[in-house]
Amino acid sequence: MRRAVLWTAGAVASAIIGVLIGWKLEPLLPADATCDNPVGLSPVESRVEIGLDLGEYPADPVTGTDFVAANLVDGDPTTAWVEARDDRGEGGELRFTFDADDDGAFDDTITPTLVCVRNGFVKRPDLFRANARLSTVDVTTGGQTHRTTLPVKGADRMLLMDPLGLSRTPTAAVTLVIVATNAGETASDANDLAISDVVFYTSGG
Ligand SMILES: [Ca+2]
Ligand SMILES: [Ca+2]
Ligand SMILES: [Ca+2]
Repeated sequence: MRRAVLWTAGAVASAIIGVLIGWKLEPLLPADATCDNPVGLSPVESRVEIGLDLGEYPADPVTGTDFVAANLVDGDPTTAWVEARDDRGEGGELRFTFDADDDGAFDDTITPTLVCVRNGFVKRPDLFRANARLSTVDVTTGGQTHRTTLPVKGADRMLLMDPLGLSRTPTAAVTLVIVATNAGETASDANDLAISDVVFYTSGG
């Protein structure tokens, strides 16, 4: 009897520890949190460095508008990163690393609970329609990869953010691999993949 009680207590303790570890490794998403209403979540405030093998489309010589990767993490819907390949960047990679302690080294671990993308060039409806958008993307965090196919949206809904599936584990990098894209509608820009923002949220705060 005593042994059974001890075993039960041990099982209960194991279950509690398991839940705690599970919570630690894979924090639950607040039930109501979405990209457009991230209630209960905090945006990652760290400075972000972006490594990419897709290039940056040259700045417009007339307007001076640039298309650098930093536009992905400036929180400004009117700025976008545009790749510089002849195709639409399929197979290319965006790798985000974080300087949470602000010591200048982008080597800190974050635990993302929600990663949201503002897909396409959302500055204006004509630019949104003209340029290519993400279709399918693989997100790797903590060595685990999740694939997301984004909804196809009209320009009337272009400002809404889309969540990317991910493993909510502590990670030193969030890597996006572009698996598939949708072409734009204007011949001159149809092969230029544009992403306006990527936003990282954590449940800490
Ligand atoms: Ca932006
Ligand atoms: Ca650091
Ligand atoms: Ca291109």
